[in-house]
Amino acid sequence: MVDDSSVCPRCGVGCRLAPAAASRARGVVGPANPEGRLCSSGIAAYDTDRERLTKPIVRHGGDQRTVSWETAYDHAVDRLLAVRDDHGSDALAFLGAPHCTNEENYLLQKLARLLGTNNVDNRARACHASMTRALADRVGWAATTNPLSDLLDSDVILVAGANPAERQPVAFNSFVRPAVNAGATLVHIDPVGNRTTRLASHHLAPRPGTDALVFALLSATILDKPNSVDTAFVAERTRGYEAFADSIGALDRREAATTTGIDTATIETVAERIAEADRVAALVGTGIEHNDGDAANALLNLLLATGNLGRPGTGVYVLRGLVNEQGATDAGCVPDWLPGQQPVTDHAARARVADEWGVEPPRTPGKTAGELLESFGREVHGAVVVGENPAVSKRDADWLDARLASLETLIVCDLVASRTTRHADVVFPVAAGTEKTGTITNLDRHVQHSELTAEPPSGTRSDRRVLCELGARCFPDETHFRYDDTSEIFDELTRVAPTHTGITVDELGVAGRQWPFGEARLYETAFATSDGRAVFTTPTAQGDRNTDSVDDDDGLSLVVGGRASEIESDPSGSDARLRIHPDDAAAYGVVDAETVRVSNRAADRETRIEITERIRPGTVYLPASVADVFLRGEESTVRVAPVSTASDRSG
Ligand SMILES: Nc1nc2c(c(=O)[nH]1)N[C@H]1C(S)=C(S)[C@@H](COP(=O)(O)OP(=O)(O)OC[C@H]3O[C@@H](n4cnc5c(=O)[nH]c(N)nc54)[C@H](O)[C@@H]3O)O[C@H]1N2
Ligand SMILES: Nc1nc2c(c(=O)[nH]1)N[C@H]1C(S)=C(S)[C@@H](COP(=O)(O)OP(=O)(O)OC[C@H]3O[C@@H](n4cnc5c(=O)[nH]c(N)nc54)[C@H](O)[C@@H]3O)O[C@H]1N2
Ligand code: SF4
Ligand SMILES: [Mo]
Repeated sequence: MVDDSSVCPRCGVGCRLAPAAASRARGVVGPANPEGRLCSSGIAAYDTDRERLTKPIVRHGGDQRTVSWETAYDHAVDRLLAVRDDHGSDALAFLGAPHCTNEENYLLQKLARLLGTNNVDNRARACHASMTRALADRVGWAATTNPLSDLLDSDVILVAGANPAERQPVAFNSFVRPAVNAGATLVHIDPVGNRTTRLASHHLAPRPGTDALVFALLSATILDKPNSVDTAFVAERTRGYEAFADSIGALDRREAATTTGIDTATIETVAERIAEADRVAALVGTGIEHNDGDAANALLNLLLATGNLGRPGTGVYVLRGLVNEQGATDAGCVPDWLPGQQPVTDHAARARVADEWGVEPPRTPGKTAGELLESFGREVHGAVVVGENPAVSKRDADWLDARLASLETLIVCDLVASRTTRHADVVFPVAAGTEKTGTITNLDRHVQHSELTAEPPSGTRSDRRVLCELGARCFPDETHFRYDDTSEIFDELTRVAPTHTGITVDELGVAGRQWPFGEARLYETAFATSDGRAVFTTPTAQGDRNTDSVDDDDGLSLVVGGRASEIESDPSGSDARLRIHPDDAAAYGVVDAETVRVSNRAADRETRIEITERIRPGTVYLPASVADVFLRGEESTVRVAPVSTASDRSG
């Protein structure tokens, strides 16, 4: 036992907490909450407002019935092996587990790969895929580069496509706010102003989807200025600068500025501030995850040109959402990566795993979560889902129900009944984050030990135990899933994953430790690429989502934010309002309207509006829970109209 606190299960910041009176939590000092703070969500971490599952469930015909654990295990294993025997290993899919520990994620991908498939993925892909892939490809690891505490040394902090003041509040208040109070410049890049904007000295409100051009314009301005490019850093630590500089030289700046909708003077001011600053850091969220990573790549180019990686106060922070998204990725719940972010196609990486398992993992990359859902009922016939709710996602809910229903076998581990468990053939009722021990990796790569601080409801078991029981039954003659202790699983992870080499659970201590262990600061002397250099990219096109529609009157660009999990999203809540600029409201004749009709080719809905100057003209904002239906087609614009009296509903 390390201490008597858990890692907060509510978000990827990874604050430490312990139970206090009246089923509330109190903060315990940790690497992400050094003053022991918690946000309101963390304080409620022990609240169990939804009814917990306490008995395993098996489907017989159309009915789901409670059964004994033994029956549920046997049934699940029979069904999984039947799918594999009938259709082959790649007819199985494994989804999870960003709500679970590193050990549990390790077990899940081990089960998948020993059963012969790389079809294992986690939900993190939906939220931060392009930024993390850009980092992996160009500097080395799919992860935040620096510790959160480094932000205290930043001179400029760029926040793009994120609202950390509300989404990662303790990280924001512990590290960003003090830096700004001490004089750092906060630049918020978001088409809509939000609570984060309030602390910013500059708000760049680009047309949605045009962030790559914003970063290119900032780079262009900096490349023009004498002594603004960090030529020593570029020469010694990077490659590909010339081609990048050429592409920036060829940028049609006037057109780019028009496309982004940001005035040149503002770009100049911010570029100047970045150029003169010694240390610039960037925090990125879900709002720049568009256009196949153009924005992520353009941002990295800007930071590389100005030498803002590998030192305190610099770098990229991926504002990960779910508690162990980072750990799910690191532990290998990724279709083309083994544990430690090692490519499945790499012979040496497979050999390292084979040394440990006695079996080589399959060499062909598996399908991503999205591809797997597409394949349900076609090439994929059985799925194991651990702590995810794929029925709730950005996709059409009816389509997802049909996909889940088309499976021969669906096995789910969850705390509560959900839209996904409804389709399950076997449901295992499991313990929640604070009800089990294990390690969790937060959004700045701190691996922390999380202690059991709440009694699991009687009848539940941990995901770890369920996965070990399933594994032991799938491989009755092997020792693959026989562990005496959770720390043995962590030890195995440290032997297989180069990111985790050289650490034991005990050494994590109360403060946690950042992987890779033993390195003072990531990328301080070399990048984790083949030649140790960071790589510039050349933008392929100026193509941004909205470039085509700048001049036509196709409607208003839809900006989406407020991504929340099923538990918290409340489409009827006050946050569900459509935000619109006064000029647009006037143009569309909805000035005084309480409720308006929002439509495009994909959907037609009524919603209340909020007229606000904090949104850029030409765009409207909706939270994801409401916006999803409008984004199912190819369009990213909507039209707004007054609700006609005929269709008007009261309330
Ligand atoms: N409509 C719409 N929905 C969205 C979004 C959106 O844009 N639009 N955004 C989304 C975003 S950003 C994300 S990350 C996803 C998250 O979506 P999901 O990954 O599906 O995450 P949650 O809904 O938070 O939780 C999934 C399930 O995990 C269970 N769970 C919690 N802890 C544990 C545990 O320790 N073990 C097990 N086995 N289960 C556990 C919960 O009870 C829940 O049923 O939601 C998305 N939801
Ligand atoms: N309280 C609470 N906190 C949470 C969660 C929760 O459910 N509740 N969920 C967690 C999860 S899973 C996640 S993924 C994170 C999400 O954390 P964030 O990514 O910070 O989530 P959002 O609030 O959706 O912020 C996205 C921002 O992107 C902006 N945006 C939209 N389009 C564009 C664009 O084209 N360019 C730019 N520059 N910006 C754009 C939106 O206006 C919005 O302000 O939050 C985590 N934190
Ligand atoms: S910021 Fe995240 S980890 Fe910290 S208390 Fe709030 S919800 Fe929990
Ligand atoms: Mo997320």
